[in-house]
Amino acid sequence: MRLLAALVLLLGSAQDRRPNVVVILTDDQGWGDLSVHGNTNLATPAVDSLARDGALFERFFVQPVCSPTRAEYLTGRYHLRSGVHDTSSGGERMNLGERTIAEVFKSAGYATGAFGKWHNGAQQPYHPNARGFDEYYGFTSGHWGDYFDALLLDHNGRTVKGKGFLPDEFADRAIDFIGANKDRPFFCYIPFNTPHSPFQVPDRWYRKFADADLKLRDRDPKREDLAKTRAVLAMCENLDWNVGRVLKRLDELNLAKDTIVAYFHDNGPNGARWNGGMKGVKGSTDEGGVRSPLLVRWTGKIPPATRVRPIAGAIDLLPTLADLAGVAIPAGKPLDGISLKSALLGETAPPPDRMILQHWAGRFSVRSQRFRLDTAGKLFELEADPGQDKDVSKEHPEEVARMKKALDQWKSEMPSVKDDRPFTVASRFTPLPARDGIAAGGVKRSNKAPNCSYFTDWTREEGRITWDVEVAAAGRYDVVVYYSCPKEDVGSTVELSFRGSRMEASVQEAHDPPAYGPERDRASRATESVVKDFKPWRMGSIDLPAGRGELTLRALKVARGQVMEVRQLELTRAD
Ligand SMILES: [Ca+2]
Repeated sequence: MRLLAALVLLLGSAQDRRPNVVVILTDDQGWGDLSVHGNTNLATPAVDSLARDGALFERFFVQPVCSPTRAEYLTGRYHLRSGVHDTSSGGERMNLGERTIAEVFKSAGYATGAFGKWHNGAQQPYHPNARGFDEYYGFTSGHWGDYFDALLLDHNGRTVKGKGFLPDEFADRAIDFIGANKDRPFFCYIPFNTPHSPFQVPDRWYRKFADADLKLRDRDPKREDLAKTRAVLAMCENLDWNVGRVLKRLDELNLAKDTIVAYFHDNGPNGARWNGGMKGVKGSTDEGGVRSPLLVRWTGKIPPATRVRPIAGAIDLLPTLADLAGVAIPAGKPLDGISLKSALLGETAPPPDRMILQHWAGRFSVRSQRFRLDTAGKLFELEADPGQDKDVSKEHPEEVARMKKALDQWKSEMPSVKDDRPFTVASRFTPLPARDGIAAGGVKRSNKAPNCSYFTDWTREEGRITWDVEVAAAGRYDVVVYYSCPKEDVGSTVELSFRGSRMEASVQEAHDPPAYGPERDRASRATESVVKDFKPWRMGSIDLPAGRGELTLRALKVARGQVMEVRQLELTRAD
């Protein structure tokens, strides 16, 4: 009896060590941008190895753009439920009260870290450190203007400058985190920022593609920008190298058997290029805009070369990874996703009868195991018709009715997207980037897309910049502005005010760095602003009362041509 008890205890303790989890996400890489999916234009041996040594999901779906997919992965729930309805202006934030995958694993004793593009909120308590990640390094915005020695990165809520090529740095940070936590279970999320534009990649990766003859092309080759495709493929090979470095580190630490590695993309390809003949790119609710790889390796547990046939989506990652790891999900809002553990462990059962929904910008589509109902109500059978060329709705009216009903039900459950959430000043340090501000009186954004933009053309006294904020705790706050101002324009007086409290200061020191970014692009950038090495200027301090209001920066006197350019305002509790 005693022997048996000891044996049970021994087995129990061996099982007590929960597996580590590494989740790798890439940005704007299409399903077709991997050699494991048949693309011979490039080689992605490290990513491919996950499919060889583990499982490949045959039909895995995400949303058409970044923030919605990330929110679904993080919460296991459809993005609209968590308040995510946009990729900027605060609409990228998950409501407080959502439970994240990091919180699930943290509650089971895991060390948690995220290294890369967050894109679900910049200020506490929306910041990754407040959503379950002990450690965070990266940028919280949807895109960045330059990937070399990147400016204004966020390390655990502090503003820092990066070093080297950004995806390499994210991998380095993740590798350090894995090493530092090798003796306890860890949950490591690596949301790489590429191949999202700007199309920047070191020569080492670009050389192979500079003049490459690309055999596989978009389904409509005329609309493909080959310079862009070449840059993207080089960026994908760099990503693969970084994935390989993470896997190598796990091997070196002898952790491969103790670590679940999952790999997926956040939306379809950011442009027309080979994607298995599917219709739709990033932003589209068609198959090509939302199909992503999902590769999951757990050496010794998931049989090599497992193929998962049931459809699945980003909403399934939280329940699946928690189930695999044996981690209980704390009580919270109901999940939309399901656990696919049994399919991963090689059990073949008929696929569950379920539908997965896609939504972006007023367009919807519904996917069942066999069909996709598109936003116009046409029905396509994807395996026979990957390009969605033949509408089969007439042949399957009952299927159309079933899918429309599911869509109507889904729509009726989704909260309204009317968003009245202020930006929050809720911690010792709060960054308020130009992205989250509103300009008036002639002040302009450096680019239409707010993400990494700054405010410029502030030439008149009517000019003002406001942030709709809610201050959680009254107190005195130090104010820093990342600014530029040429020598001939210094001398303006500015005022910062909030709910009756104010301070003023004058721009004394010239700082006029050059704009850069596009000269490093391998193909024309999309909507990313140029960047400048803005300088932090300590304007002074201000007493902020608690509550909601407009934090307003305006000029009391414009000395000469312009007041200054503004990239970010930062508030730090002084008391
Ligand atoms: Ca994306």
